[in-house]
Amino acid sequence: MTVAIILIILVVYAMVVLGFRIRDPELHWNWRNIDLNDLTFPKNFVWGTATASHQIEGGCHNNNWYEWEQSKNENEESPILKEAVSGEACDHWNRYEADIELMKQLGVKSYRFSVEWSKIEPENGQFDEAVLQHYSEIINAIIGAGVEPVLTLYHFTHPIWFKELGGFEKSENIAIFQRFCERVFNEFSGRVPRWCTINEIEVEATQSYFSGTWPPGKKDPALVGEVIKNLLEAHVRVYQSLKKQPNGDKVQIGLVKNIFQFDPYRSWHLIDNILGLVMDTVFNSAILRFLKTGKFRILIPGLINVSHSNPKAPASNDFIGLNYYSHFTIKPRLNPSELFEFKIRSNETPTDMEYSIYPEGFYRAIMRINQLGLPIYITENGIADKADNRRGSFIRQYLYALSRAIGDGARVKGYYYWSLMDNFEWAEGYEMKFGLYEVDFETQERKLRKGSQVYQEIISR
Ligand code: GCO
Repeated sequence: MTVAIILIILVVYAMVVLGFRIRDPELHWNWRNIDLNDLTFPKNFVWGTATASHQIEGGCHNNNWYEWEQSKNENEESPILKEAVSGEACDHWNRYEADIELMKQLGVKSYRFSVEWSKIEPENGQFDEAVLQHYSEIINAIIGAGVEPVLTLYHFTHPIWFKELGGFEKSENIAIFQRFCERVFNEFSGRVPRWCTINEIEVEATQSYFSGTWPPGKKDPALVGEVIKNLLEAHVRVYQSLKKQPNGDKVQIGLVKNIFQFDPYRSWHLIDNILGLVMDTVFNSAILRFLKTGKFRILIPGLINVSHSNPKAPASNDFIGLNYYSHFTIKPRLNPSELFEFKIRSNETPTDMEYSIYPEGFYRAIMRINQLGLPIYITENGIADKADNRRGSFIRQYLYALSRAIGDGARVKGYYYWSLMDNFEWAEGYEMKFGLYEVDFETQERKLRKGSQVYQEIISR
């Protein structure tokens, strides 16, 4: 009897620990043997930079994030670090011309930005022509500077009225989102060659419904599953509908997927491995499977039980956007309200966010997403580094990993550094400095960081 039990435990152990390793093994290179100047990028490779409306524009007073920034919990605390509010942010709404000039100085040829749904459709079904006109002018200015505009339709924020209808918790609201997307597409599809539908479904669903650190601040795993499902379905419907609009066949449309790996803090530890596997299923593998096969299923007994299928999903991306920053190393916690934690290993270099510098993970993520068989754009990659003492080497190492993945067959067409300038970093407020340009939020002055010159040099080469 005891022998049988021990055997079963060993088999489970081997299945979990080995299964994990075989699927997406954790990788570490010996950087001493690597020549960081050994970079090869294809001809016509697109170099760019990225931002999002709520983080830079200022004056977003009508969306779920605005409301969240004003809110307080039961202890009268703001959900945002140092009680920050997005407020005027980088005032990009008024300073876009000067900001486009900054892109020219960098040498980037493409710019990924998002439009603010709550400004364009301030009330359900009512579109603001002046706002659309303003975006039209921004797009013209981008093109006028010799830069290609790439437009994201949905980057975490939606109008308060949409939230009050239940947001993406309810599948019947997808049609409302689709109407907004069609409207924007029909305004700009003649001038914008590449479109991102939705940014990081998995990040929004887990932050908003699992950790509860983003609006609406719920902690309900069942809703995580539901919202992922609805956002995936929204992507497919929007893609299918936009492809049928004028210019639909001329432009490229795709989803933006974030990959964070959830590696076991201790590679040999059974619980660390199981936690990593569960997190990876929700965050990565269930979504990638849907994009590849049209079948979506997450079953975590007692927590999430959701399934969905849409046979159109595998043919609903002209490209896939990949956002990559790092991996999380996960371990259990002996605390009933928080069952696990992410802990940076002592031999890794931290960024200012709660994760490390991990270029090998960038290589892994690219090779993994390459299995979708689609052209890939790196729609975001960057580092929060206030001291600016890691940015330069971050850029060199991550671009080395990118170049190596391309050498090994990944179909990567372009790279967008996150972000053009410091901006409102969601629950971290203004504390995280992701910008190639440093922003003084008192004077709105922008200054190129020293570390960013590495990106400038590599582009010019
Ligand atoms: C995200 C978003 C960006 C972030 C960036 C840095 O990944 O959360 O796409 O809006 O600002 O990733 O964290």
